[in-house]
Amino acid sequence: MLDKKVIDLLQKQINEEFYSAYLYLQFANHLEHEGFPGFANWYYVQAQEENDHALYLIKYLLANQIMPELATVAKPEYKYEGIEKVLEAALTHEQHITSLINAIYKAADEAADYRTKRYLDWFVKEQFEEEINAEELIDQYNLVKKCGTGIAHLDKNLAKRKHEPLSREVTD
Ligand code: OFO
Repeated sequence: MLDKKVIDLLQKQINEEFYSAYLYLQFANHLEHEGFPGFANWYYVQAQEENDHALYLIKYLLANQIMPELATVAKPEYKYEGIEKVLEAALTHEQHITSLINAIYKAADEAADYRTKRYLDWFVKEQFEEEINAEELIDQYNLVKKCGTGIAHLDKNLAKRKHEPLSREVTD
């Protein structure tokens, strides 16, 4: 049986991941609406990844005989103020999610819940990658923004991103 505090944090994290999907969907909708389909695609794919993360948490709880709780997902209150702000907001959001994953990891450590720690290792690595991706996107944007056709070119490149479903087992 998993530790109660760890279970509660995992339950909350399901909602955080679904909220992340909603937030990225909101970014994507704004970007599509503003005429940047490539940037929008990047965040539509990101939203799908966040749904995968939520499902991965759900499967972990179920594998441990715990009923996942599906709470209301908050409305993302995001006011569009241009691409640059979206990119920065995405990085800030990922840093926030990293802090939540770290908090679950800490709770699992304190409860000597080695199973959950091992399971969470994937999330720790994933958050590292997601922060790097968000930072790199900011760097790329800053590089091209002074050049007239640069943004259009970057938009075209981002349109190539495809969703790769998470095929990992919770016991991996
Ligand atoms: Fe779920 O990784 Fe981003 O937030």
